[in-house]
Amino acid sequence: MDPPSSPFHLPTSLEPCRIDALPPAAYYIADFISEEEEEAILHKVETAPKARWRQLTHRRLQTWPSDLVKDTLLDSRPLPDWLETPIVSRILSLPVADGEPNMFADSPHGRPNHVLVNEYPPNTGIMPHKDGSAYYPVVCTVSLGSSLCLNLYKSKEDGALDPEPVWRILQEPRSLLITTADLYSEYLHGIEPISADVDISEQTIANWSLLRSSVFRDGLNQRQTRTSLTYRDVLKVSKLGNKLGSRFGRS
Ligand SMILES: O=C(O)CCC(=O)C(=O)O
Repeated sequence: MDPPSSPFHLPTSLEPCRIDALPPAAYYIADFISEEEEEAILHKVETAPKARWRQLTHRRLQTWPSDLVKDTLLDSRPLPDWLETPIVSRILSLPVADGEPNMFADSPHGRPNHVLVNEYPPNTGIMPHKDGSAYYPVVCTVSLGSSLCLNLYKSKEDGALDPEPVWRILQEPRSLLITTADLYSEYLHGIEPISADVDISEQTIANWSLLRSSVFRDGLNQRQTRTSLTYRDVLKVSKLGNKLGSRFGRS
């Protein structure tokens, strides 16, 4: 929890941050972390041991505390401090609505236990996909460094992907996006590998009224490198991981 003297003012619940234009349910908080916190996390990402990075064809990523094997988290160590504080405590401090518990109250571990760090230089994206059955269906994404659009897609009647996104969500640096329920299970999400997001307007961006910035009013977002932290609760955690952890002196 943030101390009462924290200059940081989060909403008292997620309800005012609901993206009304989307099916249930998605929430967007533009100012979820401060510029200093963003800088400190980016420093940790950049100075992580080289072995932490997995290089894909166009993108590189880190997984904390480890990869999944057959949808199971093998390493049950807690998240490192820099991924835990302040982000997890803030997520858990946010009730879905006044008087209700937080998003993870009913998840198996009551909190996110896994983080993917994805780095997207300009012209880099991620193919439309669903996150599948390994996770509790709540995804919390913190964006760092630059803005970009996350596209939401629907499958056509014949099961093929409709290549035209049904919605676009603009994610600014330091923002938190939460997607859950139908948005988790029924829709695909992806990021186009382009250098600039175009045609950005009130008509085309689902979370327009919740954005911090007005610098997109010319309809263009020139991308810089954007790093994302994706927090989820992996349903299955290996008991073997626990045993190995204590045997080798891990916390
Ligand atoms: O980086 C993002 O915002 C999306 C990441 C994503 O879709 C995933 O890790 O499954």
